Amino acid sequence: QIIAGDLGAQSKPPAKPSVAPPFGARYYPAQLTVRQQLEPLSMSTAKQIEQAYRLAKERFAALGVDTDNALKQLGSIPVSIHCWQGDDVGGFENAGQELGGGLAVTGNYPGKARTPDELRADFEQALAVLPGSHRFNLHACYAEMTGRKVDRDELGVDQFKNWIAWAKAIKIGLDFNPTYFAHPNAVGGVTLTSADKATRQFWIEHGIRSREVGAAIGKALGNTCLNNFWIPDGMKDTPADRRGPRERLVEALYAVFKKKIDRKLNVDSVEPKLFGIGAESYTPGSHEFYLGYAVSRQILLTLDAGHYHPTEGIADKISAVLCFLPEIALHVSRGVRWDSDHVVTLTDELQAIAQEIIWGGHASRVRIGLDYFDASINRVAAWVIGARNMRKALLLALVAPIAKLRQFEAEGDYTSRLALMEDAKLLPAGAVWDYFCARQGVPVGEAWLADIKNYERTVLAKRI
Ligand code: RNT
Ligand code: ZN
Repeated sequence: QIIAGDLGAQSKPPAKPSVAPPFGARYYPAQLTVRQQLEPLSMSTAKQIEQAYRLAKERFAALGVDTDNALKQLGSIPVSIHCWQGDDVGGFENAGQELGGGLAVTGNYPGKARTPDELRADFEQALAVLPGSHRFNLHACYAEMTGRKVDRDELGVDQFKNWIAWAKAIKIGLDFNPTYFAHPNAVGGVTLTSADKATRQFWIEHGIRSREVGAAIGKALGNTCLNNFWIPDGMKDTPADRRGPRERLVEALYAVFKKKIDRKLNVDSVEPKLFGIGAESYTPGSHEFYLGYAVSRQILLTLDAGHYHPTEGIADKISAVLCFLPEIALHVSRGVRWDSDHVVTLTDELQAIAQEIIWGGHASRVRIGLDYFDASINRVAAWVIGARNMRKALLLALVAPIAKLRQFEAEGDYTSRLALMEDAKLLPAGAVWDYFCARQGVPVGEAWLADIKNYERTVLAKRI
């Protein structure tokens, strides 16, 4: 007998717990009506899902894997979803400034969010079909001006109070990023490394303000805000001076991070990059630069999957840098030929990242975030596809027979290690995923798309 509220829970979300759920925990906000519109699972489908799960569970158990336990962990790992997929990194300053900074969004699919309210509504729609716990990752250019226009060097918590109230209402955590692009003072892609003192000072001030906003967010929501610093600075052609910009960057960062902020409220991270469009030859904030900086200051390092040589993955870097840093952040992305920020798919690279997080026992030290932007498909679907893939990859890592693989490795039996690794790829993880989605009260399989299409018809298509 299937109990309502257990399997088949799509039409009946579990009641909101009376105690505040742990940070990043799933929520069921009253204003979220989409969930109620979902077709409930039919009895026979629910039964099939349960039966398939039972068989899968036995198959995994034979290899020493406890799938119930895996699902418990899977639901609790927070994934921070980037605001900027929702509106092509547009933001709401209305400065009429082109994106710049080497960032490029292609496509003009209709229905892009034009206001903070629209972006929030779109994200809630995405959340409604996503299993597991999530955060929302804001950029400073998503500030909401109330009356007077405030420039980046004057931003404060006021411009983010609506975001905070919303996050509080729907019980999610917020992360933050200072915005060092799409601004008249960032033309030519030079900000914190600028030789011009006034320009440098402006951007230092922006960094300081962003950390203050981060701390205010952390305080208001009662959980730590990740503040990620990425700057676009670089040179198109071979520079004559590689040293100057780097030394200025060290100094500028020192000024930005000078003020101690309670790490419970806000943690800072720096994001290296190899090159960008228009900055092909030199990036002062390279991997070595920020690795050294992060280690020397014991702040976080953000590893972006698209920021290295095309054949270089970030998975192998996780256990290496965690030898020297308390925590790191990830920008899970997908580069196609270059740092193109395609929607995250379930690639070998993504699976390798998830394996390193899970198999290395690093889940509590890696802040998983997504970073991509595709304007050629439904943007809400893009959010959902990438976020579901991230969690699918975590599931695959969680149900892998890692104890057995490790045992083979310890015994020097690399033949068996390889053989099992390969055969494990076709174990019935799909049945475990379906069961997980059903238990979480979200659509099973590809059924989520009908909801998003419905949202497109009823909401997005009207945005003209
Ligand atoms: C750019 C970096 C950076 C941005 C966002 C919008 O190459 O990846 O993280 O994508 O800040
Ligand atoms: Zn990034």
